Amino acid sequence: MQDGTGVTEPISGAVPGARTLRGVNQTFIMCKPDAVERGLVGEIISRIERKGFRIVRMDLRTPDRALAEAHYEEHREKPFFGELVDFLTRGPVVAMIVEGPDDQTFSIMRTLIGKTRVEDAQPGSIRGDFATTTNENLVHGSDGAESAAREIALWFPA
Ligand code: RTP
Ligand code: MG
Repeated sequence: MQDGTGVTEPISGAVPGARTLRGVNQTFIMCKPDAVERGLVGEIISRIERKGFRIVRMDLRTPDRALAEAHYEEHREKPFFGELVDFLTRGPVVAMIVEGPDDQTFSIMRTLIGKTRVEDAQPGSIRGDFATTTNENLVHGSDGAESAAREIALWFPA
């Protein structure tokens, strides 16, 4: 419950481990190495803020292979896994915890980011406006509450 200090209470029944607060969801967002290399971090953060989301943690760092592999664990068996890990570890990324409204945080953020395949990413989305390949598509966003909890714990261990 809001008490005027901005402090909120956890919702009972939330996904175990999720830092889900009443009326607020936290998601893990990352500007990938291509975004840092191309000087698009400001543009991406600006879009997130203008949408009305709030950045609550931010860190510029170069992930090692163990972190990148753990982050993309679900893709371990895919043919593009090695290339994906090479890409993520080639330079600094900007890792963030971002807060948005209740249930819609993940879907709104994924719309803001744009579709995975470059040919599907709509103009107006970050990928649609700035990416020309599927492999180097500038931004990562958690695809739901469970992945957000896992990724936040991985990148920002308490
Ligand atoms: P991300 O996890 O980075 O936010 O991207 P996403 O959810 O939109 O897409 P996901 O399916 O999780 O795939 C992770 C990243 O792998 C690359 N990818 N390549 N060659 C391919 O068919 C293929 N499919 C996916 C993309 O760079 C994607 O962002
Ligand atoms: Mg994904």
